[in-house]
Amino acid sequence: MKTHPKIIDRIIDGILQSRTFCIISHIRPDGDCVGSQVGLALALQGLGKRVICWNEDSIPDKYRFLDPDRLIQKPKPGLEFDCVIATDAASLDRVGAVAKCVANRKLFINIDHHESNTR
Ligand SMILES: [Mn+2]
Repeated sequence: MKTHPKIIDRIIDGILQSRTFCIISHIRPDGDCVGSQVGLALALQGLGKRVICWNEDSIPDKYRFLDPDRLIQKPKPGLEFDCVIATDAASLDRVGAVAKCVANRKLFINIDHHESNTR
């Protein structure tokens, strides 16, 4: 896979150059959705970034332990971000109402493992 290092380098550059982040994922959150949002949020906070996580739907009780500090919140309109990162969402439709709340952003990064990803 020759293109992979180039993409990861672009993601790293984009992250380093951004200060404010919103991490979004798919509606009806499951384990890989919650885990990828919280894990990435903690890593970015460790770099001194300002990070919020949004999901349209509440985290199911069985996955609550993955987000003990309740980093994942309901979306709010009217905010802007240097960088929005979608995790575990194969298309923009999958993030539901969150999509219109993150329209005001400089950079959008899509990190996902679904073969059906629409990019
Ligand atoms: Mn998922």
